[in-house]
Amino acid sequence: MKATEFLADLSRRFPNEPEYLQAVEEVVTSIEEVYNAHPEFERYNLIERLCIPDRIFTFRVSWVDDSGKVQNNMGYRIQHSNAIGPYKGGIRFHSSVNQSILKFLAFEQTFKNSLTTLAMGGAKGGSDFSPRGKSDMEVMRFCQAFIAELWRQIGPDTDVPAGDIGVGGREVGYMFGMYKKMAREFSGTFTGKGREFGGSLIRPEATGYGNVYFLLNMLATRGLSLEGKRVAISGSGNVATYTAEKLLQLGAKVVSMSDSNGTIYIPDGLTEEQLAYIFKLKNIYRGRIREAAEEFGFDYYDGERPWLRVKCDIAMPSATQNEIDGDDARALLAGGCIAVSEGANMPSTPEAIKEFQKARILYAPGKAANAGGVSVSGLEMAQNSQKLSWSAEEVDERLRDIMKEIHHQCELFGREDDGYINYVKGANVAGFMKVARAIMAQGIL
Ligand code: NDP
Ligand code: 2IT
Repeated sequence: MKATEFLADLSRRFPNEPEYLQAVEEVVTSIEEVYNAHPEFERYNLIERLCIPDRIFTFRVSWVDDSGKVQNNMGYRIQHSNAIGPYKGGIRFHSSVNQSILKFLAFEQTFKNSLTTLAMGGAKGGSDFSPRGKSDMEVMRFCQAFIAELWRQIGPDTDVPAGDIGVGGREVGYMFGMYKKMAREFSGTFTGKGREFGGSLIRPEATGYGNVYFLLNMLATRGLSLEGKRVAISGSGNVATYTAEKLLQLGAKVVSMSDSNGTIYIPDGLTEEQLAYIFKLKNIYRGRIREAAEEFGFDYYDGERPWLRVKCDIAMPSATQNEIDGDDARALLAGGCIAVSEGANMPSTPEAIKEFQKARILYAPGKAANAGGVSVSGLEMAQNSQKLSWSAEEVDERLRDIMKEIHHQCELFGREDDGYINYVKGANVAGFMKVARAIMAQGIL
């Protein structure tokens, strides 16, 4: 395989899918060498079978808003690969959702899930419906209409959705309820469920906690600790808030959080009480981060992301894709940033990644650093199959072990001649080899 030729061909076939092409390019260029070391891969055209999703469901979702008006949104589920386990991946509800974004997320999920050591394939779904500003009943009606269409394609051993942007415990609960009714079964078909009906302890915390555990492993390779480090976080949703919680527990300073309207800057670091306020503000009152600035007198940068102005030792982007561009990366490096650990999926542009790697700082891509969320989803599936639930301590312990193992795999496959760990290469090669062997073993499907 020549990566450049394959990518040119893919761009010709999917010209309107920039995020998908971006994600594929990153993986394909970093696995080219190992791919070519296995001539059997090329003989069976493995690369196309790995990069093009197994199937895509696209549908209209019609629902009635509180004023009685009929609304129509698009719904999608991308089943990318079930080579190593049932399709598995989150559902995103956000006005920006389109096929390209979900294809990139399903592709990334396949490699991420392979790294977790658990048996999960890759998938992603969602809608251009935005829960922001909607009443609970509107959200419920939308979720029911979405599942009235999707339920046939999912199941505990077929495809297991979970949350992502705009989809948290409330949305998963409504979708699970509708699935249960349509399918006439009570099963583990969703993860991230309420703990009363099969949800795992620590699943809400898992992505943020897991990212901090991964960061600790990275820092340890340079003999560094978290104590007193200034950490800039973007976002103020599920991943961002639990990242902040674990950082505070471990003695780091959280100097920023954000939402799609702006950034708060807290040079001395957030207190636990202030974080509890933000958690309530975002999850219960569904307010804006600006309100935290008003409440506590923080600096507020309207319409800005954290990276250009906030000084930090460590950056943990936890909002959305392509939120750190080349200029942001250069500003972070100039401000003394020594590590970037991605809570979001693909938050750094290719130019930003190049800057981080050129500067030889610790840089972990989302598919490694944020894999804790889907890992605990995998543990939720295991508990549901056993009809048992494990203690928070047990799940947290397993999460730490999994993040350590993912770090180990990145080190094994990503260490370069000068000793630098290229976590992008390590994660891609390790994730790829497992899926590739499984695809080869199962024949042409
Ligand atoms: P939430 O919906 O809980 O929070 C998302 C946060 O990011 C909000 O603060 C939101 O601001 C902000 N945000 C979303 N889109 C944009 C945008 N286009 N521009 C600026 N800010 C934006 O989602 P999660 O915390 O679950 O997800 C955050 C990231 O983490 C995503 O990339 C997701 O794919 C990834 N991820 C999530 C996992 C999970 O388990 N939930 C697992 C692994 C990765 P606002 O409130 O203004 O919309
Ligand atoms: O991007 C992700 O890994 C998630 N949104 C979590 C997926 C899951 O199935 O828990």
